[in-house]
Amino acid sequence: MLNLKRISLLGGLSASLALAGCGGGTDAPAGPGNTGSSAPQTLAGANLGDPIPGLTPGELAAYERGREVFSRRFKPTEGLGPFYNATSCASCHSTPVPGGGSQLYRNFYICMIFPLGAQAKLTDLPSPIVPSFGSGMWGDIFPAHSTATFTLEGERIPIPTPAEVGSEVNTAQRNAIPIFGTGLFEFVSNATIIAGADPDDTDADGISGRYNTDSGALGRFGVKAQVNNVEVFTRAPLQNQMGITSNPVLGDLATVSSSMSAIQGSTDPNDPTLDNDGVPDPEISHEDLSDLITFTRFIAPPAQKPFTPGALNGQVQFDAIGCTGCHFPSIESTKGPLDAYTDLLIHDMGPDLADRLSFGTPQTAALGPVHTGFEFRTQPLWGVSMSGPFLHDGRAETLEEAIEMHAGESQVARDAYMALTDLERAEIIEFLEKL
Ligand code: HEC
Ligand code: HEC
Ligand SMILES: [Ca+2]
Ligand SMILES: [Ca+2]
Ligand SMILES: [Ca+2]
Repeated sequence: MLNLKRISLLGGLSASLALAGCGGGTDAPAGPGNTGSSAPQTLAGANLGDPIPGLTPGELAAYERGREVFSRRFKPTEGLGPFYNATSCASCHSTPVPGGGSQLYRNFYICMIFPLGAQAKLTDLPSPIVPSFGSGMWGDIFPAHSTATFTLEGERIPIPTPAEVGSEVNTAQRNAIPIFGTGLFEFVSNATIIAGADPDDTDADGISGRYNTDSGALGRFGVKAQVNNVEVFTRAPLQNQMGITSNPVLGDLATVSSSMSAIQGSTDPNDPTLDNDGVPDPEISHEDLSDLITFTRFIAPPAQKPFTPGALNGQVQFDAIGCTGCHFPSIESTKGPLDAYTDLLIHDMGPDLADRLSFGTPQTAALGPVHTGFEFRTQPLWGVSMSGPFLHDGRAETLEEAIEMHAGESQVARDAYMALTDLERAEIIEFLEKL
């Protein structure tokens, strides 16, 4: 049996201390005319994949080294595995340059057994993420598969049936989301995020966004806002997607803007991750991990393209029909306003999009804690035209399809979109393509 210390991408780590290790950048000027469409001119790099402006020479050098680590393909002799989905971060985050998203063939599965409210990951997997490849240890978990060995060339690890588990099995796919600009969400305060929440929809507009938490610290990252900080969302995919173990760099000190009180019992962010593949842990050096975190933290948002007259009309419609009820055009950060088109809150998107996988402990509301199985973080729309296929599992091929699949709290806005003229709908798409 494996007995590993784990960090879970989806569970999160205990957290207690204030913002630290984020480059100390609390003083970037907002820049001229930051009115909701100009922050990318301020914070975007010159080219996609560049860092945000204003880094120190030391940070810039670390960023460049981190970009290399992000694209490094780990080998089994360097610690790849025992379970993995890909050999590098850039395997999934690659379109159109390292940091981007990926096509459907890179999708992976998340699996939880037992009903909502009692959900658990599969025994002896490092996380709810189902690895596509592994060393044959699956047999320890499900003896029926004990003879199978899983290799890059071989078959994928099977997801057990409800009969094998003796209970409910919920699975969903995930399609990689781009990380351009994402690290800047560390510079958004809890207060700013909380100010946008309306957990019980007291203003009766049909939208009840609430925040999620990661072991007591407010979540910002991941499709359910289930992770608080970039260090966790670097160490977690290292282990869960690639089987690369690490020691913490800052551990607790990486926690962003912590003021939430309840700390759930979960693995300590100060713990190393360990595995038993015969390669000494940690499998990534302190220097390489620090550089990788610097890359993930400081990769710049995409620059907006100049708005055409059609895009300007689309921008007006986007607001008029209520898309901005969740896709806030701009959110304040200590580095200036971010034109990310998200509120960083989670929303019930209806039964068809629901994955019935519950992560994090959300803001208390009439919607119960396990209702996160129906909720998703408002996906940022900066650079959205590059990030297809769309939605958390890539089920939408086009922007139009992604909008048509909005339901739940976004039903009203979606229906208003469908009621527009063909020209108005096209202008909304034209607008989205400029972001
Ligand atoms: C197998 C594909 C895959 C690999 C490999 C992978 N990722 Fe991801 N990444 C994803 C998916 C899918 C998501 C969204 C997952 C979720 O939240 O459930 C994601 C989300 C993220 C996010 C959060 C972005 C946001 O908007 O909140 C960060 C940061 C990130 N990945 C960094 C990394 C780093 C660093 C590595 C390498 C150590 C890595 N990823 C490797 C697929 C991958
Ligand atoms: C109730 C909140 C809410 C409203 C209102 C809303 N959205 Fe969204 N939007 C979301 C969430 C949550 C997601 C992510 C869903 C997922 O990943 O499955 C999303 C995803 C998207 C995506 C796909 C992004 C990607 O990269 O996959 C597009 C495009 C989009 N929304 C456009 C719109 C437009 C246009 C409107 C107005 C008609 C709108 N949204 C209204 C919450 C909302
Ligand atoms: Ca390993
Ligand atoms: Ca509301
Ligand atoms: Ca090892």
